[in-house]
Amino acid sequence: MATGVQRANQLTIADLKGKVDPDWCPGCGDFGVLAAIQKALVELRIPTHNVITISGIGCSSNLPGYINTYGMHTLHGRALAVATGLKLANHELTVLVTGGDGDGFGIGGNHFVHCMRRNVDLLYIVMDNQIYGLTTGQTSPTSRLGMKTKSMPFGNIEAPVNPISLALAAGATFVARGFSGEQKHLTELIKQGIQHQGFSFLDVFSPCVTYNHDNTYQWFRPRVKKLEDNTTYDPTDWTAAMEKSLLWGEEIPIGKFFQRTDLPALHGAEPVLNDGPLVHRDPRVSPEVARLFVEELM
Ligand SMILES: Cc1ncc(C[n+]2csc(CCOP(=O)(O)OP(=O)(O)O)c2C)c(N)n1
Ligand code: SF4
Ligand SMILES: [Mg+2]
Repeated sequence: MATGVQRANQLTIADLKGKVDPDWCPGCGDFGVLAAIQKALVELRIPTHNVITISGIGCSSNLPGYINTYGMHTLHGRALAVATGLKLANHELTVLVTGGDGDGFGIGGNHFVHCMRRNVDLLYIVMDNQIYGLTTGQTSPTSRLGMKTKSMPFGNIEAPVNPISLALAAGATFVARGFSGEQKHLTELIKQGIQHQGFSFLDVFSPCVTYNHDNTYQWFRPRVKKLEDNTTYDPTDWTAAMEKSLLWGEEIPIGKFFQRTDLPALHGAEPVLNDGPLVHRDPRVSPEVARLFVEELM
């Protein structure tokens, strides 16, 4: 452990650089998210061997390849399911899940809801560009009404998901929104999300400069307003958070909408895990226990 602590104290951004460079388009918002995650891990001094980054499929979901932590690039929409199993197998690890709006709110929407109600202890960062980037520009669950895309050339006819309201309604215990054009603020939210014990959801406006010409950096900049700048805003007030989550237009709030710390995370509520992570246990079952188990099933 001494080595781990020593190494963490000396951790630099260079240590967190992955073996391959990102192949994102120049200017893609995901660069800012990757940089903020690396900065947050350095500032929290979490040794890289204690972190795993898990993703689904998409431009954003390629992120685990670009960061030097353990990593799993899983199936489209299934990152949270894999992450839940992983956290229950070894709840001492810091689990980061990264992906896109299509991956998380479309095909992975069911896992998103159930992971939140279970309060699985992980940080879920969605790089929300309101489009399917990897598959070259189709409508996503967060594309605005009327938005013209390759799959809806006459304009989107489906009402978008509101990820913040959905997360609040599903019981997430930490709910926040960032903007990849606000690095310092985003890094702070990532740090808080990692430190929170329970499910942390962070939706990040991460512009797709190639396929979304509506929701650009220039579009977001004058609209995003930090909740932290409002000294009367109370992030423990769920109703106030829900009200703020509905704002979309000239003012779009970013920052920590909500946090509660009175609920146990899933692994803390599971008595089987009281004796420590499953990975450190002897997996063998004695013949006597096996016999009793089989008898019970007969
Ligand atoms: C089961 C399955 N269905 C569809 C696809 C095709 N597919 C890959 S990525 C993607 C959408 C990606 O969009 P998003 O999650 O928003 O990520 P982005 O590329 O925008 O970062 C789709 C539909 C797939 N890989 N697997
Ligand atoms: S297509 Fe869009 S989301 Fe994908 S790398 Fe390029 S800018 Fe980023
Ligand atoms: Mg997307």
